[in-house]
Amino acid sequence: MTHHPPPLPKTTQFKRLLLSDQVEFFCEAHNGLSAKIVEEAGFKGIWASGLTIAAQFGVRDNNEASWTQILDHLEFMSDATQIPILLDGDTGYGNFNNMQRLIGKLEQRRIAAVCIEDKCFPKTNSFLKGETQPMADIDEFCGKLKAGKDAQADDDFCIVARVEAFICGWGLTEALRRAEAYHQAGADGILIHSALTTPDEILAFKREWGERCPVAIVPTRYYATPTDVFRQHGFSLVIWANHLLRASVTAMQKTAQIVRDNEHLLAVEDTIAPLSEIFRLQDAETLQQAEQRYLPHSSDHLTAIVLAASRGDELGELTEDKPKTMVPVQGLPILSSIADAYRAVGIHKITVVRGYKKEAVTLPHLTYVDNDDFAETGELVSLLHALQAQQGDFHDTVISYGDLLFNKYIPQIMIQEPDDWVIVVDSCWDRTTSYTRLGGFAECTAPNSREAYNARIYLKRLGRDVPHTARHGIWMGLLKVSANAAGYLHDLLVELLADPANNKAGMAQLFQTLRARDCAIRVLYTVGYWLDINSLADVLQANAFHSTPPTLERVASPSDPARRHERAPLAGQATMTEQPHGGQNA
Ligand code: SPV
Ligand code: MG
Repeated sequence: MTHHPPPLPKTTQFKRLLLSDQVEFFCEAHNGLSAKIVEEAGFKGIWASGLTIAAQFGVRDNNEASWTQILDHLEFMSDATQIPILLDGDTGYGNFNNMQRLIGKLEQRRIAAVCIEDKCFPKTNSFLKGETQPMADIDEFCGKLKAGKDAQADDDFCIVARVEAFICGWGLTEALRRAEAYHQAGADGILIHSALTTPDEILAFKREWGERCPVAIVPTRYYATPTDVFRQHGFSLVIWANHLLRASVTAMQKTAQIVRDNEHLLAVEDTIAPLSEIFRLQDAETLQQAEQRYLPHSSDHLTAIVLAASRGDELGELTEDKPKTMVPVQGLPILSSIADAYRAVGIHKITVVRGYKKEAVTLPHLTYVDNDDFAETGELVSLLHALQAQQGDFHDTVISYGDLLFNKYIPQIMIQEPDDWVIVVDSCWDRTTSYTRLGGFAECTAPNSREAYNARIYLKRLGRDVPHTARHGIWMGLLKVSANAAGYLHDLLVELLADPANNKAGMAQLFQTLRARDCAIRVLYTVGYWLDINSLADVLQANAFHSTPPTLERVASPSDPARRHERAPLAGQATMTEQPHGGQNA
């Protein structure tokens, strides 16, 4: 593992760059994003330009934005980067007193250095009628520099004094006189500015100035000068002062016009940064990792598996071109309602095992796993496919069938129990008229009763051969497996399915095996809140599922199909076709 030493304080980084014996390059940035782009480009420092920060606010470079607004803005730039920021501090936003307060606030925000210019507040940009601009009184400006140096708490914090003599129409003598005074007042460096398109002024200054202290330049106007000239003259800092803002203005103007003219995005999509690049620059990934660490794992650590590989022949032509899970009930495919119930309790990773007419199972935001051998295999093979797709990254998982409708209450009560294995048993099994397919009769350690309210009840056995007197209910077709047990389940299925005789095995066989191995299967009792779809009649009946709240009249009418799995047990409906759920793909 490579070990990165902590970065030097930004002030120290800046001071070293200023004093280094080679020329260093700073690039302008005007917000957190551009600051980060400067850093990623490999620059060792950032020029927080007064012009471009004002421009990105949409105001003039005339101190129209307040100094505290600049400060807040700088905080984003500083937080986004590790390299030092040299603030273009205009004239210091006031007198020596304002300067002192500014230095304190900059240090708090880890700004490495500030440059102040010898003009008057409110200043005007150097390229706007420079020769008409008044300069600051030398002594007043020196007092400001001294006050700033006295205010800094960090010895490495630097103050650069910017000489505007050339800009304001004065000559070399005045420039040198001022630079010397500022140097004597404690400035750590001089920025000599020029509005000429040739470097004559700044080169003349540097020849006379020599090495008295480091000198910075801003070649915005004399941009054609070869950089080697600056190098040979021994400048310390070259500042590319406004180029990212100008580049982005051109790009934004072009893009805005194209989108406006085309009323379409196709012409720009490939010419602009993809969203993924924006997320990368924002470091969205670190937050995602932090969420894993700090957020309650309620939803992220829950998954569901829907076994939906079989056709559902019993629905006849309804399943000619799609499997049962896609048959509409109340206007929605069954699978859609299942997914909604899971999502309602925070389960968003839902894996669906497809088989028959898999191309018809394409609902969005679901993960699909295919059991192409669905005709020759059973539920356990499908389940193993789904578990294998988790690639060892197991979570608490609710497993259910693709033709089973249930209220969100059902997965809710299952996931809140910490047990490794949890099933829901409907204790009112004998009130229903026809089960062509049953989850299986359950014999439990205790029947559903008022006393059972607080008790922990477990499964003793499950299957169609549980004698009538021992039946405490029917298994509804849902199983919750804890993250811990999911790996065990995977291995168990691999073991069971190694025997080809088990190829068509269903969930009932899984429960038998778990019981045989002394796995405790927690039972939660419920009455109703679910419905499985096993016939055309079920489809019709299901259209009343959940629809109307029961009225006295409806509850009193046991023939009402909508009552099929509702809470009040209905008399006289004990005829059952005892077929277990197991042995076929749901
Ligand atoms: C700035 O970038 O704001 C500067 C440099 O001060 S200049 O615009 O050239 O004055
Ligand atoms: Mg400026």
